[in-house]
Amino acid sequence: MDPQAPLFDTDQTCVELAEGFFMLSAFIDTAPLLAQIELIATEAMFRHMQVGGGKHMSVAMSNCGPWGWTSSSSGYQYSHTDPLTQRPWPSMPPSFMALAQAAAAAAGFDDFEPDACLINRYARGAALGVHQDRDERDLGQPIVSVSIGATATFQLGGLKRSESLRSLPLHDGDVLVWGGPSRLRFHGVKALKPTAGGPDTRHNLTFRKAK
Ligand code: MD3
Ligand code: FE
Repeated sequence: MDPQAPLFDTDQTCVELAEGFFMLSAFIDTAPLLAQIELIATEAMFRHMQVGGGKHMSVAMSNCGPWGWTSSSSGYQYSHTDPLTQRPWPSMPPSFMALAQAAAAAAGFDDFEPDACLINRYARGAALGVHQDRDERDLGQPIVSVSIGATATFQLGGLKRSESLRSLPLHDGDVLVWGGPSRLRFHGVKALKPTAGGPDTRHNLTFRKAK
């Protein structure tokens, strides 16, 4: 890649698809992000966290940053340490922080200071059930998500679980910002179906202000 090329494609448009929900298509070259994820996973391995009823999520997760999201038989929480190692989560790479802040700023959130980055890994068939993200202290802060690798079908709901879901493909390099009333929308990801010749795995970063 051209070393003089800008880090982010700042010319490209930030589209508001619903109140507080912004899409920045093909915002970032994901190859360097994937290299960072691989490094993080050497310290804090991907694992299938336990959810209610002794089940495990099909999505594998890790974290970086001061706080990491965890799920166990006793519920969801943010913790400073990886329960597998008792060590602090790997630090958030400066390039991750810069990306999250640039995306938030493009959507009009100027002072986003994420202190948690949840890293999801989807293999073929992995899915994320429809949920709300409400474990963070200040729901006035947005969430920034970054899609890497295989295309997934995202499901966007409303503020009530009963509302119908809209499908939206998420492509490699797409960055989404969720603020305002969209911060509490229900959402999920359908079972991953990698396409022939494309990447067989998807990663997703979600930057959050947890505390
Ligand atoms: C809408 N991740 O980690 S990213 C999650 O692709 C999560 O791995 C999905 O849902 C994934 O919690 C979806 C898009 C996304 C992320 C956070 C949101 C949409 C959101 C928070 C509020 C509303
Ligand atoms: Fe979510």
